[in-house]
Amino acid sequence: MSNEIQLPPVKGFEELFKEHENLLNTRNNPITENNGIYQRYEYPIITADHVPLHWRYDLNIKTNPWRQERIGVNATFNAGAIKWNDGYVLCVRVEGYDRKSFFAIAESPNGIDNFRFWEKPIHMPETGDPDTNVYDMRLIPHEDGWVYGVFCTERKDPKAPLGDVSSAIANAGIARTKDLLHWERLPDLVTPSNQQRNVVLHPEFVNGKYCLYTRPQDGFIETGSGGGIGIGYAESMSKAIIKEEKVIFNKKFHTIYELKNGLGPAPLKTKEGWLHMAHGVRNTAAGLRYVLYVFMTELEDITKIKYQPGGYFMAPNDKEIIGDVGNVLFSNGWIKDEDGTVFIYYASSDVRMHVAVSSIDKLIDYCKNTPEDSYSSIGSVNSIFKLIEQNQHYR
Ligand code: M1P
Repeated sequence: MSNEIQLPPVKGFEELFKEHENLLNTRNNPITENNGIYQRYEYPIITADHVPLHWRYDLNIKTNPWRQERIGVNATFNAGAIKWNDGYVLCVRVEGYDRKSFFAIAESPNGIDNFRFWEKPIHMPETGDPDTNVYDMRLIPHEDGWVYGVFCTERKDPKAPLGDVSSAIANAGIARTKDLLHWERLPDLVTPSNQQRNVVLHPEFVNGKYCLYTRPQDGFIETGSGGGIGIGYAESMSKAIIKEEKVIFNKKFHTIYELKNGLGPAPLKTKEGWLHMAHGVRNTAAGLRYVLYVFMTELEDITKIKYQPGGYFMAPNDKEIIGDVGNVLFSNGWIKDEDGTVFIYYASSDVRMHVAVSSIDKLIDYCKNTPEDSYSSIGSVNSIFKLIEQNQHYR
């Protein structure tokens, strides 16, 4: 008697291309719930499976008779965003099976679905100090005429004791482009802090200077005595040096940003102030929890918080909560259309990209009318009492 096991056949390239094309063409519909603030969509917009097959497979049947994937992609997440020649363009953090991240542009005609990667990933030039890993690019069209990519560059800590192969130094890498294809790498940002992540360039000059939002931190994971969203000014981006950082949004006890926070995309200019999105991190028995929150700063004084709605704006739902680093929402890209529609691009659990759609009016209403965090339980109850009082004639 033969105990031969019947294995499913290996898929042919024709079938793989067909399945891939079907995935790219999948229509993304809004989910049934709409909270009046933003609209989530049914499917993630970009996953590892969206990455072109010719980046992953040797398509020559003679050299790859078993149709093995030669270069695996683990995740596609934390994308910068920009409207580019009428297309909705994301600069995606693509992470390979080898844990290295790199940047690649994906474009959609409507911002919601049909995202397709451009022909090749970005070949980012290096400085004299080579990057080990690069990730989380913010794409910022600046009023100086360049599009800047500000991202995190990570290198092994040269001062790590022998045997410590994990300690790293994170800093802000800077590059600029006019076509999103060719990039000029500029020197990394210099600040008074040990480490930097989540650095964002303000899109306009402030008193003739470049303004950068920073996130000073002592160590690679823990921000230590650092943390908070800071602001600093640089005379030039060709050699960006910030001499002084002023923290404008601090971490705070018993909030969603108790452990750390970091600015997301570059702020959007509105009639009522600059609209910001950030992530807040707190610790739990199950590990860190990353949620998104929004706030506004004054138009005339960008260091001054104008509206600061309490609590989170968006937290991982039951599908988003699972991934390589669970319980994480992270956003470093959004696009404002001319009609005021805002496409919020966010990643869940360090694995996949999603979109949520809102508008400038809805976001301003949310910022103005959501009660601030009162920093105590009795304060939260007082906010509910106030709402009940206001509602007494409407029930
Ligand atoms: O794993 C969650 C996120 O952790 C880091 O963010 P932060 O510096 O605020 O802690 C980043 O590595 C980010 O890429 C990642 O999504």
